[in-house]
Amino acid sequence: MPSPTSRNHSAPSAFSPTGQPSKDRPEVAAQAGELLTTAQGVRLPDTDHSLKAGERGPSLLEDFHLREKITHFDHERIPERVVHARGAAAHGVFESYGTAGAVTKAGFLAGKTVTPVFVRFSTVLGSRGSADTVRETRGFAVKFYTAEGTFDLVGNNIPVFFIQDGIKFPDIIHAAKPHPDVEIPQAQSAHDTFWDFVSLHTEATHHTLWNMSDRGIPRSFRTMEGFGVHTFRLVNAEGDTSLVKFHWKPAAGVHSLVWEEAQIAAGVDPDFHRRDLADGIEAGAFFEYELGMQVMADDGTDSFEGIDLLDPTKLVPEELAPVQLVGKLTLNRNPTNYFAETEQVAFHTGHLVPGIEATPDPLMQARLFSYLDTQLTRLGGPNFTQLPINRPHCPVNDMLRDGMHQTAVHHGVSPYLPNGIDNAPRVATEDEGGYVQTARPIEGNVVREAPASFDDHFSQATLFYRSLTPIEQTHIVEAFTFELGKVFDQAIKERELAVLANVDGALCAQVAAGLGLPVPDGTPAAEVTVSPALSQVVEAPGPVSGRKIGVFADSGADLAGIGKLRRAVGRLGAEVLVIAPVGGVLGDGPEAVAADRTLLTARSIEFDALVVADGVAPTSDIKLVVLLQEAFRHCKPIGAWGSGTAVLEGAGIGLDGPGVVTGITVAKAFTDQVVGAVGLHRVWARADAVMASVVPPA
Ligand code: HDE
Repeated sequence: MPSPTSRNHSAPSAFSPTGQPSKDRPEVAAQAGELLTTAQGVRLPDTDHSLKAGERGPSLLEDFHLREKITHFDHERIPERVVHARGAAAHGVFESYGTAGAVTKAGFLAGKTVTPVFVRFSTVLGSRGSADTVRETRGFAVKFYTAEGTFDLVGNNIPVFFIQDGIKFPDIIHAAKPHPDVEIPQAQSAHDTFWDFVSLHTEATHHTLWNMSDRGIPRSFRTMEGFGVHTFRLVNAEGDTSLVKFHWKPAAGVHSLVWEEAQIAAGVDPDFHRRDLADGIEAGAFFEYELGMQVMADDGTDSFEGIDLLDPTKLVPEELAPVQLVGKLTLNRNPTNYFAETEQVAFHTGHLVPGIEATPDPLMQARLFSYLDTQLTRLGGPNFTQLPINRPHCPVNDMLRDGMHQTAVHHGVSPYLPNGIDNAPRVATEDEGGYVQTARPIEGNVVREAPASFDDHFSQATLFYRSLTPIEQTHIVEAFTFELGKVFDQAIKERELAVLANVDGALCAQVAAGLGLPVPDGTPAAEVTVSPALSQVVEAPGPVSGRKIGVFADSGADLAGIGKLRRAVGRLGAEVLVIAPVGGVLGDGPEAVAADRTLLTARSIEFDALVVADGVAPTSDIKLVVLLQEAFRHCKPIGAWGSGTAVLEGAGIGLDGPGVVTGITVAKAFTDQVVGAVGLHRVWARADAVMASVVPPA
């Protein structure tokens, strides 16, 4: 075994941060032995009765088991994250394509390597127990356990941010969190203080538009893009630097919920996204993304095509700087223990590896301070790096000592450098993998100011809005009208309308009409070059992996047909869930199917499409009508084969409309059509007819 002082960058996770040997999966070994014991290992004969003076008590102070069990329970919680408290995570691997070596020397990107990762998705505002499907920004934080140290890419599902300078982070978060007097509303932006802030603080406009767009209500973590937001400086083996923006491109495409669906899900299944992640991985429908980079010249201007790369409220359109794919992320293992892993994982924007450097983006600079600082409170001291989920998977010899919750027993008497006594580590040269920041000149006066380029708060909001399709624009109008409709203070609504007037006249006019307020004047950018890559509406069917197709059936239904459909979509990674009037098994023999849901436990939000099987008995159960109607109204594909079509008609769904798939049997043509419709995600052609719109007719 190598000594703790040796540096072997290719070693797997044989070392803890303290140089002590560790196991690959230490979490599994947390408890040992077959018998229940106290924390001191004393075997226990009874854990159901406290020690009492007589069977009717009182309990005795000498009951060390009772006191230990209750005391430990009393301290089971740690402070939830001040932001991003609600999260779900998974383990996985990142496989680099070996194509990034021209821009970075980071080994996990430059070569063809496989790196273990842990990824935590989150919402920003809600508490730990809040609903998943609220309108919000999503966190997309990736911990790469590379052979050269841990790299954290702590990003979001939106490529821009509310503020340009980190000093304003407490302000935006205080404004967006529940009102401090009665702590309402939970995980929502539809309230006065949020809109008060963003209407006064117009650099938030671009991010706010993304929040009000479909991006604010993703269908699944698997259908979300991710963004590093800031510009990073990458350095290659020759020392050449580039400016880079990171992107995660989901293999399943970019898709969202519709607003009513998101609201229903928040009540019916607050764990909607978390469940989808865990179930998908459990079923082998792994979550996949490709890592991409937009590479821009590091020519000293920190800008590209007139876009200030240090302004985190700006994106770089993909049409100007294509996203070059450099590797693939696969999430393939659920956590073993939520607390030990998902709750205790500690991300930090300062966890960088040689080849990847920070830039002076003033938002990034504040983050470089904040993430380390926040872990001290959240995880109770400076040794959080020793927790299994936070341990680097490479040798660590940090000379850090003592502190709360120190788990290592360090050897030697001289934890300092230079050192002539112990076999102490020596500093690494750059050739040995030492992290050396690229030398770059910095000069200027000490000021509290922002560059003039940071003054443009609207042009990219206009770019985003005008790059979307009409249905996506309608959703933005509806979201603004809904959220501002929840605001009490008239002045705030008027001020936000004045903001929108500088984004797009038609957008502003429609929201104003919905609010019943006059349309203010504004000066939106006259012409922007749109970026079609910002739209998420697809014209050709995409993959259906992880999607759920509900099939309504009863004991008289064509069970063989259900089996065929299940096999056909199963081959593509999608799942059939049978919805029956009551629970139990339908039919018998080889074709028997178990009811996965009943009309009482099924709600349309769970399914990407609904299909009615041939042979079901006529029913007047209103729950079935509501189920079908709701999915129909949310523009989901609807289908039926054989006599199942009569059930659709009974629910008021015409068979000739867009996105209604019918067949006589479950033949290939039928399953192909169902899969194709699910691959298109929604039947937007139906939207005008069925979606309750807050947008008054033009
Ligand atoms: Fe964070 N952010 N943030 N943030 N952030 C935290 O760190 C902070 C920002 C993001 O799953 C905290 O460990 C400041 C941008 C994610 O554990 C805290 C500023 C982006 C997560 C913190 C920002 C993010 C966090 C809370 C402005 C997208 C969840 C707990 C300067 C690029 C990570 C913690 C996880 C978490 C501070 C802005 C993403 C308090 C001061 C921009 C995904 O340190």
